[in-house]
Amino acid sequence: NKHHSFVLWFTGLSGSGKSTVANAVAQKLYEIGVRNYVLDGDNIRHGLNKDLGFSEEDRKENIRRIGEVSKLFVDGGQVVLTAFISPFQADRELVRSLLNEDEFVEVFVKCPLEECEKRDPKGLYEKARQGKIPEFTGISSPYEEPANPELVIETNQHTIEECVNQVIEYLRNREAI
Ligand code: GGZ
Repeated sequence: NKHHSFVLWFTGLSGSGKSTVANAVAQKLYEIGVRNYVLDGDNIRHGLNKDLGFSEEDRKENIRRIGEVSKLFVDGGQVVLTAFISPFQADRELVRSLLNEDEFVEVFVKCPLEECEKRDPKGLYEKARQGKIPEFTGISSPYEEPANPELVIETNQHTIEECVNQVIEYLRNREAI
């Protein structure tokens, strides 16, 4: 399969479904012969970025480094999927500016805060409400919605499978895959 290398940049609140959708898209891409790699908190925040926390400065540096790593993947001919909150528009724009226009696909994983808080898979929202986690996105730290994302997927309106298909469909229409 001939295809471009590009970054699929998922952004959204904690619990919005970024990792779930990214990993499911990755699986589907793999099945159709598109080699890819998923960057997420597990392989980045526990390794390369373990010196960083969740202050505005640290999040900015987190995203900058992830952007640079993503660029290396693209230079190496790979498709990379990233699943980070990436709450600041300016930081996402910086990553976009590192890449060519057709190499950055911003996917807004849209889900109301109330729904993310209801899901609370790791109990983090509850802790944040109790004041036990400072600067928690959506509670005590801002999330800036993307102004012009390539794609918006609404995880409280569609199943994961439908969301995955929307992403694949978009990539096919763009002839990225
Ligand atoms: C937001 C936090 C925080 C704070 C820990 N704010 O649901 P999760 O657990 O698995 O995903 C969240 C993850 C966010 O890390 P990112 O690297 O994606 O954030 S950013 O892009 O803003 O740099 C959450 C956990 O880390 N977590 N403390 N204060 N999320």
